[in-house]
Amino acid sequence: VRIAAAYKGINLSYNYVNLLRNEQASEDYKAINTSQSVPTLLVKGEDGCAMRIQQSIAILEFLEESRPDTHPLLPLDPEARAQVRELVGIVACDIQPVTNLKMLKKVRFLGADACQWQVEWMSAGLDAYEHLLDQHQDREWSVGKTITMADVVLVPAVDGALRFGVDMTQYPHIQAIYNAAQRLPAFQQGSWQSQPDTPAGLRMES
Ligand SMILES: N[C@@H](CCC(=O)N[C@@H](CS)C(=O)NCC(=O)O)C(=O)O
Repeated sequence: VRIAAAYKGINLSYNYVNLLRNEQASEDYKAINTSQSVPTLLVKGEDGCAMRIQQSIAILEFLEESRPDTHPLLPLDPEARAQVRELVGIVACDIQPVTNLKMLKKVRFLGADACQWQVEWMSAGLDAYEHLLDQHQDREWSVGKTITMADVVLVPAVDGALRFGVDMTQYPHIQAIYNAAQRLPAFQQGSWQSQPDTPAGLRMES
């Protein structure tokens, strides 16, 4: 969401929710996000809070549909749009839910090797993504020659994979996209390493 907003030039202001302190499960936060997860987008009207969106892909689509002309994240062609959504689905539906914090806590609770769990599910998703990239013709990013929602969700998924030690050399197409994204301001600004609440030792040097 941060990357998409930066790419589209949308200014967001942030309230931080510390997941390691379980703040997502607090009564206050539950009142604005019934899934007890981040992110939540609050869109303020003139008289305060007008609407709330609590699922990241719904937020991305809202940003896109509210500003379709500024750096569009979905192509116009139906086939290319489907390709973007297919890739987004791999990250948002196949990788993220099984590797998020609450899943990790449960896996640890059950005594399984949490790191191996993460590597296995992240690798399975990235493998599927890489194979689709291999089939897409004439592209520079995940689909076509411009950045789409697929790239926007891919990069944080790779950040997660790197954190858990997934061997990214298995995925040359993904790695090329990831490396190209690192050079762009929207991805730098949206990176977890650039956030004001990133602990000092982990923050990106600017
Ligand atoms: N389907 C939700 C998933 C959100 C989600 O799992 N977010 C993670 C952080 S990336 C979270 O809040 N985890 C808290 C937890 O697992 O307790 C979405 O896409 O917004």
